[in-house]
Amino acid sequence: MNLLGKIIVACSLLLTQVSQASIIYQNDFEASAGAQWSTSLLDITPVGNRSFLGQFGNETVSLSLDNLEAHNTMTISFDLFVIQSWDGNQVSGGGFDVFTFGLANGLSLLSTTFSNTPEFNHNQSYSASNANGDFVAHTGAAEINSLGYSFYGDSVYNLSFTFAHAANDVQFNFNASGLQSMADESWGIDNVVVEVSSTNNIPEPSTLFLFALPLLALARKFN
Ligand SMILES: [Ca+2]
Ligand SMILES: [Ca+2]
Repeated sequence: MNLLGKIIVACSLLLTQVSQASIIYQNDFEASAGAQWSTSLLDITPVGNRSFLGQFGNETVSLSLDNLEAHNTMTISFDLFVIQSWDGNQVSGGGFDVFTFGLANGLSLLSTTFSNTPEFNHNQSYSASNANGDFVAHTGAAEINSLGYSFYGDSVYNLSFTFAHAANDVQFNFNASGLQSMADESWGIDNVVVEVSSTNNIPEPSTLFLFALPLLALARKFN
């Protein structure tokens, strides 16, 4: 291999020094919630018999994990069940129906509204991650009216968030506010997966270019 070839191999190695992600927690709630959760409340969907964490109203539910392996990046994925007659942005028709998700350390990952009432033209903020969106009901939903709830139905959102995180513990807060009574509007969580990874310092493309340029010039000289 000539010098140029060695340089190309060295550069590609620099670009691929990324370690694999490892799953540190997962729960489909088919058995139990577990001590990591602030609640043990489980329910089963009327259609499909899916066991999930819920149902909840205007309250906060927390997931706490500790003794984490070394990492600098974290990803959490979960399914949000939006159950019955959520009104999204429709203040005069029973909203704002807000769902927020984030870390107890203050990192906000989602603060938006959801609507299951398109028949009233009640729009929702999601798929915006903040409450400023204005989209038709069910925008971004993975499933619509699949869980079997009769009062204005239900929707399921597959949510996933990746963020910088290095502490050896973490607390996630799931919260809803503005909802009418539990008989009208509620929510649940299913299929939670938390992954961590350690990403080595990858040179910025511009840095790599500056590094490679004189070496390429050198290679030409010796070829
Ligand atoms: Ca489940
Ligand atoms: Ca409402």
